Amino acid sequence: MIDGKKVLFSGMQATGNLTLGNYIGALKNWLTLADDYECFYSVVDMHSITVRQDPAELRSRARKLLTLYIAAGLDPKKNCIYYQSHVSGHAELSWILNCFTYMGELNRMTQFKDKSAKHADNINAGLYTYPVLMAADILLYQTDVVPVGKDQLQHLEITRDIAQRFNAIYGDVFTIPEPFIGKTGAKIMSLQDPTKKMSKSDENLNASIYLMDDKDTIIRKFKRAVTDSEGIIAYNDTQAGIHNLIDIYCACTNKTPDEVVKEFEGKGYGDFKLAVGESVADLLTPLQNKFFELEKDKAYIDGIIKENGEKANYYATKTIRKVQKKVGFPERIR
Ligand code: ATP
Ligand code: LTN
Repeated sequence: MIDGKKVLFSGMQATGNLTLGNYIGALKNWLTLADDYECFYSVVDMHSITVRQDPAELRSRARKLLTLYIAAGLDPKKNCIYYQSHVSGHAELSWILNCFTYMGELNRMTQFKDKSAKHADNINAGLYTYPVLMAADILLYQTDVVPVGKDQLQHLEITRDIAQRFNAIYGDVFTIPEPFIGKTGAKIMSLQDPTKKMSKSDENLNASIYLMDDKDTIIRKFKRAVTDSEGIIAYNDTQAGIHNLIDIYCACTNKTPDEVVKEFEGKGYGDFKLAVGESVADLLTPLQNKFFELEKDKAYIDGIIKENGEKANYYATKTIRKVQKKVGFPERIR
């Protein structure tokens, strides 16, 4: 609790251009929850270097991501929007938690298996202990709730296990966090292969809608989206492509799948795809305009980075000192 409010923490990696999946699965929920919690939204740049990055590009992407959080509607005066690498507590706590995490647990992580298959030439220890750094992110702020997409549930589970293990030894040190998964759009699928999740690292540019895509590009990508030959707009598991388009449309218009099926009764896929494309463009255009405006105001963004970095450090240090004391590190002499 901070000032009587429960704490929310979430983050995204600055590894690529954000997709509609990131927006619907995560950012959109951040916006709806922001008023009810004391929120920390981090650009998790330390997680990004688990795969090789070009330094200049990482720096520029991290700044863009931070700006995008604000452009999407998160008020940086109320929400602590900051860079993970500016708060040393993340690394400090991560080390301690590494000593309370079993290799057997890390071996089971599906993201590690996927990423090591993808980057077979660089299966580094950071990629392996990625979930421990993520646990540190969350536990550092005594977080109550973590809004994420479904793919992150396994990481939330291990975070809870580590926290419970630590608390069982040292008493009530960490708040046990709960995941928050949105009702619709918890997993937005690729437009080219609706059995695969939409991902920023997909090489096929037509598979993902990027938050910075212009309207024509968005409409074109939806026109090309892979569907089926049923010819009926219905919400079921056998029509994965249409199911995904309905999820996207619902998330953009706040309609329910039933309402959407009724709205498009008797209509063809072409009409439906156009409507989905337009609803996405309507959602993204204001965000893009705000982003371009904010990007120009260097001093404003710099101010946010400094102020919020200090705020995050203040709360992080509180937890770090407590944890260091619990595990038996010598007291600092003042
Ligand atoms: P990468 O493809 O590079 O692994 P990613 O697109 O999965 O990246 P992350 O930075 O790992 O993106 O995820 C940021 C947030 O977006 C997480 O909360 C994640 O659960 C959510 N998310 C990512 N992809 C989707 C998706 N297709 N549908 C719903 N939520 C998603
Ligand atoms: N692993 C997450 C990003 C992430 C995160 C976090 C999300 C790092 N630390 C803490 C929520 C809370 C991902 O989205 N791939």
